[in-house]
Amino acid sequence: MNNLKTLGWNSFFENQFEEFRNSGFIPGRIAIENKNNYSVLIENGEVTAEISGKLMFSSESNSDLPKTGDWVILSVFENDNYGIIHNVLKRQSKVSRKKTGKAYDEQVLITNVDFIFIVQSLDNNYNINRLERYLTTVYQSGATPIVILSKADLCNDVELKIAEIQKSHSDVKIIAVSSFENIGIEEINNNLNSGTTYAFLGSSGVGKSTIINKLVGEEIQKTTEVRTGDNKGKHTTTKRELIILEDKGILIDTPGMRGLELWSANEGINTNFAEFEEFEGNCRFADCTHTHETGCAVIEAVKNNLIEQSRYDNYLKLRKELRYLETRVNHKVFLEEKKKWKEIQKWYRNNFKDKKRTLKK
Ligand SMILES: Nc1nc2c(ncn2[C@@H]2O[C@H](COP(=O)(O)OP(=O)(O)OP(=O)(O)O)[C@@H](O)[C@H]2O)c(=O)[nH]1
Ligand SMILES: [Mg+2]
Ligand SMILES: [Zn+2]
Repeated sequence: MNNLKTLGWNSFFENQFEEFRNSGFIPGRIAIENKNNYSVLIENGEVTAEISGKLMFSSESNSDLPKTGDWVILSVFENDNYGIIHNVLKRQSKVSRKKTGKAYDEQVLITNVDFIFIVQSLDNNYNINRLERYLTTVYQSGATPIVILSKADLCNDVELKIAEIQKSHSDVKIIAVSSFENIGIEEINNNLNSGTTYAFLGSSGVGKSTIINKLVGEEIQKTTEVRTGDNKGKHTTTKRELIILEDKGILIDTPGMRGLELWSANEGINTNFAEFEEFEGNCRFADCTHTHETGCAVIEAVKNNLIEQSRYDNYLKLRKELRYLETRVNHKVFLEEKKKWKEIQKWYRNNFKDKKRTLKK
């Protein structure tokens, strides 16, 4: 049975819970975000819960509402397996992305994750640029990335790929895995610790759920073969879901993403291009963007082959994407501002009209 520690509870959450203690509230962790409610793990059990009206109305945006991985404050009706969520505790980390479609809101995917396994399969999913994007997102989240190159049985130059990643990310752990041939599973296992949260991210069909089944030792997650022809996955996993292993921590399986777009990844960009750091300080302008400025030490370093051209090109690409995103967000803020002003003007007009009427009388 779950105790709070095996669910990931620690002093960071304990401290926040102090003010709710002795009021009949208990903590719980969101295991699944269902369509109309949440599956919440509590000490020695699980309840279905809904959010309170107050939490709903006091939330300024969707990202304030509970997400898979969140610790929440609940009141639970005894013998009823049913609860009300009153609060979401501050997050230790969060993985977010830009919402797809026309809204440029932040979409929080999972929270309170310690390690993220970024999975790329060695059939034809492996792509260093995509990996860079995932790394940026993971650094931004506050979690630590570990790269898994899956389906190693389908590839003859695994070492080459590991070397390619290691060249610019010497500090990131990379594990070659074949679930079919039982390669690398033990190494993943050795990295797992009780009470620690691990999420699996990566395209559909790369074998995330298959690895989880291997780690659990049971076929608990559904898996489906990829499409023949282009090896694209079929989006088998549809929910982000917590899987509790008493002695090996908490695993989060996620659906393959259709394209991980960046959300305000400024911080992430800096960590991702760590080798720029030693040059950045020498740029003439403190706010140098390393794109066109005279006296830019980064551009100079690229010219002198001290920074690889391809890394620099990747930096420019990420920056451009980020800039684009920022202008869209600004535009949205602008539209909201405009709407607010319209309402104020309307209110003013109405009030003014009323005043005129009273004056005439
Ligand atoms: N050759 C090979 N195939 C594998 C391996 N691991 C998984 N597969 C196959 O890849 C296919 C997709 O695996 P899943 O585990 O469903 O992939 P997923 O990443 O969970 O996909 P989504 O849930 O759609 O995001 C299945 O047919 C697996 O049998 C492996 O190590 N080697
Ligand atoms: Mg899956
Ligand atoms: Zn510069």
